Amino acid sequence: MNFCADELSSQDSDSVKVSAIALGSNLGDSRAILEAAIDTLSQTPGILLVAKSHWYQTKAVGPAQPDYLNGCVVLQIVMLPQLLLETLLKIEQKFGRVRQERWGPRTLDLDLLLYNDLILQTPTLELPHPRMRERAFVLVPLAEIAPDWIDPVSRCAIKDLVKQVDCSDVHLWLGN
Ligand code: PH2
Ligand code: MG
Ligand code: MG
Repeated sequence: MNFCADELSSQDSDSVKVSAIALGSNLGDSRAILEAAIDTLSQTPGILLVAKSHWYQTKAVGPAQPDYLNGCVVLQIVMLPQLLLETLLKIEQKFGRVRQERWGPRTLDLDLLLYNDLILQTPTLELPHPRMRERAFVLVPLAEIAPDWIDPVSRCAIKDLVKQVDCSDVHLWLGN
């Protein structure tokens, strides 16, 4: 069924990394787009889907716009972070993402949150995601599937980071 599983199990364990991705959408058929994005991710060679959160309906942070559906996935990957980022950007484009105003509405947003315990700062990629720690719409779904993952910058577990943010605008989506 999933050729990625065989592909990953044949790799030596040092080359297999774990990564957390945040997904969001507030334009179009968000649920269908988000599920299709996860299907595309899990069919990508070098990527194995390990865990998927429920979907959450969240108030938009930033300019006034419709509510988002947000969720997170954990992946096992045999892929360098920069290539994973490019893969995410390609999937965003496949689902009609048009980059307009910063923090504006979008059909699909895929954000690379964590890659093992790597701390990285390049012009195109910062790891962990620099705003992850303050975003309830990221921390609530991430805490559901990776509560004990330690953020290498704050050295706090995700389950503790989520206690430090206001989660009142993040609700389990009833369509789950
Ligand atoms: N993404 C943004 C800006 N604001 N607000 C919510 N609730 N969810 C998001 O995914 C989101 C946002 C920019 O990436
Ligand atoms: Mg984002
Ligand atoms: Mg993004």
